[in-house]
Amino acid sequence: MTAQKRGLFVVLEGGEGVGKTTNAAFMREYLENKGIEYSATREPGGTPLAEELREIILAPREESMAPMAELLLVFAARAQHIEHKILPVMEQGQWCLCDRFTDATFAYQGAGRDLGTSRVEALESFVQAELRPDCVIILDAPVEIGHQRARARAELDRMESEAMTFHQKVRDAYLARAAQAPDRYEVIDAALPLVEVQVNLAKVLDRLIDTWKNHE
Ligand code: T5A
Repeated sequence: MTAQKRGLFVVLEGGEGVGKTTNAAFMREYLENKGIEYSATREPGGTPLAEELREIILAPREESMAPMAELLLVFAARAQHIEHKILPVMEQGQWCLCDRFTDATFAYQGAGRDLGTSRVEALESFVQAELRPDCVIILDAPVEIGHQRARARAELDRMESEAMTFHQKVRDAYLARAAQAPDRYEVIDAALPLVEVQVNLAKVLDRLIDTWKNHE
């Protein structure tokens, strides 16, 4: 009996309001049309318990959350998500399409909250072992554009309400990580009109599908 080919782990990232939700829907439809089986999920969240942790992480509250508490809650949710969703999905041969993963932790907690890279790296190794995304697609736009879009759409959550300097650090961290490993990251200009963003996304997905299909 031949072993089941493992599905790809594809992560969509970017700062606030860059269009992840909109483009995640596009990606799901694109994969469906190409006959690729996938499961879509998100972080923080993705399982009932991890979604409860998401509520705690994002809800505005009077007591400020210590950055270290935020970091550990994010990884607690991730540990649950990996074991109960991400790994089972890929082991069944489906792609796992995840709205945010550990690059968000490097960007928001490591850079935005100034906790630094080494703490996030230590937890990444501890919680994820060898698990890393096969491809991280970063939707990138100036922070003012993302903020305007997020504002126009809904009430801002605890992260979205942070100052522009915080969001600039987040954006810079994403771009720095992409520059360090260009074979695993795709940066897409999300300030372009949506139709152009989606043409570029489709090119990335076509390339991933080809590589995956041709890989034994
Ligand atoms: N977090 C997460 C951490 O701090 N650490 C971690 O480790 C992890 C995993 C999660 C929050 O948690 C934090 C980061 C986040 O703050 P989220 O829901 O994933 O929250 O992230 P948000 O950035 O808040 O997602 P949003 O849903 O608010 O924004 P999206 O999905 O990026 O934007 P979207 O698609 O809703 O688009 C916003 C508006 O812009 C329009 C859309 O139609 C929509 O109205 N739009 C465009 N308009 C013009 N041109 C385009 N190209 C457009 N693209 C979208």
